[in-house]
Amino acid sequence: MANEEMFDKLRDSIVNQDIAGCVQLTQEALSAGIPALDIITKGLSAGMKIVGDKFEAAEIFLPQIMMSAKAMSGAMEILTPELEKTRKEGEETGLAITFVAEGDIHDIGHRLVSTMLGANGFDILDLGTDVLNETVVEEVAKHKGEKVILVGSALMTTSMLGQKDLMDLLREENLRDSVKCMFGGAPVSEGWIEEIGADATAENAAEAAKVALEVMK
Ligand code: HCB
Repeated sequence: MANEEMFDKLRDSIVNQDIAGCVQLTQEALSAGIPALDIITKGLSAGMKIVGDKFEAAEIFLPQIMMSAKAMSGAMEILTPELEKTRKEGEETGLAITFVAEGDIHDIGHRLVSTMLGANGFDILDLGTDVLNETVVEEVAKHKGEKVILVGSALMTTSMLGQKDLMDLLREENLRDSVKCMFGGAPVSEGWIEEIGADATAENAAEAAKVALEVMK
């Protein structure tokens, strides 16, 4: 099967909530030598984008998204170890504190970004989903003096607003200069990053790793 055809099938397995099929196709794609990152970006994530659009247009509802997410998570269980294999050891990249904003449980992109940062030499402190800003600030304080980057995700316009509060809290606690701050997720834009005084954003997990390495130089 040509790669393009495989990507279409992977995409469709997400859109059609075909959990078993998605896992099987992912395995087939890996066996065919397609890189894990391509399987994610050109196949699975493309499917998730369609699912989001269909949800917005009220063509599908929450139970269907949950099944699509389950299919993607199943595929990620196979792909994550592959991504981790590329880990570059021995580089002084620093600590990445990764988390999803308060009120937000969307964790697929967050886990992917955390994996890619780990594969690029960062030590990862994953605080998980629905994380209070106070918890993030506590962790930054604990690691003051080290090379640290905050990597926050928000998938909803509502939870994204908490990123501004986090930046304010870091300034109030005199911790802003102790960390680099990168935020991402669908609603996050360059304009927003500038408005809240953060350092960077990235479109996807591969770019997040590149950007993080760049801002930590
Ligand atoms: Co959910 N949901 N959802 N959802 N959901 C979205 C996010 C909407 C955009 C769908 C829509 O309306 N079009 C929408 C938010 C609208 C808005 O605020 N503007 C929405 C909504 C409204 C909701 C609920 C409120 C629905 C409800 O209950 N009525 C509810 C919220 C629950 C909550 O968080 N409190 C909800 C629930 C769910 C689930 C549980 C069914 C499921 C999540 C399962 C899970 O994560 N374990 C879900 C899903 C899957 C989605 C969509 C369809 C896909 C998200 C996804 O996983 N994408 C999403 C639609 C969309 O985003 N287009 C929809 C795939 C990953 C790989 O991409 O964008 O997450 P990503 O991450 C990328 C990228 O952003 C970047 O790199 C990642 C990897 O390439 N990145 C960073 C991410 N973080 C970064 C950090 C950095 O520093 C740098 C880059």
